[in-house]
Amino acid sequence: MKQSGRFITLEGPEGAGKTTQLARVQEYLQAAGLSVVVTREPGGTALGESLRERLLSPQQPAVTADAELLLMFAARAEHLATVIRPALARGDWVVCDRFTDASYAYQGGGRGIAEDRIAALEDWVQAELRPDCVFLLDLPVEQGRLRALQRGVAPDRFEREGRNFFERVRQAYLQRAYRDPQRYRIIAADHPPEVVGRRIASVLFERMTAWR
Ligand code: Z5A
Repeated sequence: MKQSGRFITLEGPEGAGKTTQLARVQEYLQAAGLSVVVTREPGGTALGESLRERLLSPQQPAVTADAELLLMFAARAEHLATVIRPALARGDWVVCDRFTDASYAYQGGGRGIAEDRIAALEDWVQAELRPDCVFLLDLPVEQGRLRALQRGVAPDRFEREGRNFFERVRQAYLQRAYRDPQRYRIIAADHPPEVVGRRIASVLFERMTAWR
């Protein structure tokens, strides 16, 4: 019998290496014979990608923190209905570059929106669905910013925020991970990509064994 699909997310501050590790997670799961859907937030659908452009582009006028949060959840509602839930229902594994933990970290920690407001949207949009495993790639803020700079692309709207904003984002992520150590795995991201990848693979092996 086919094992049921699982929902795995990668989170962390800018430059933590999520995109780099996403490809490795995909390879690891496919090598185990699993059908994998890789996606991202904001994004993953036509609506999500256009909201991503709207929210990240420094050329677009700024929006209020509440509007930003609501647009993240509008994109998420579409993403869940048309990509994530159908994939899980087929028994596929979904690996997503950021999800609701990013709303708690950026709109909650970074912009200061109360956690219970975010939780109300989470309950509404997701009902009972939560990621089965969240990899939090953690590294000091300055290191992440340096990596993002070294990519040589113009900083997006979030990347233009100051150091204090990113310290709050990092702390919000860590607080969430400390509260639920079974579902969240903090991975020290200030190591070479191969080392980070091996640590993630070892957690995946352990989780996949437990889920069998
Ligand atoms: N956002 C939000 O506010 N609320 C929400 O609900 C959601 C999102 C879902 C877009 O995310 C923004 O949306 C995000 C939060 C907000 N803004 N920020 N900041 P994104 O994921 O597209 O943006 P990002 O975090 O800035 O992505 P990133 O900078 O590309 O980071 P990354 O994916 O974690 O890293 P990477 O692309 O794999 O690597 C970055 C560079 O570092 C690259 O040159 C790599 O070669 C290098 N790298 C990667 N790993 C290593 C290691 N281990 N050592 C050395 N160098 C490395």
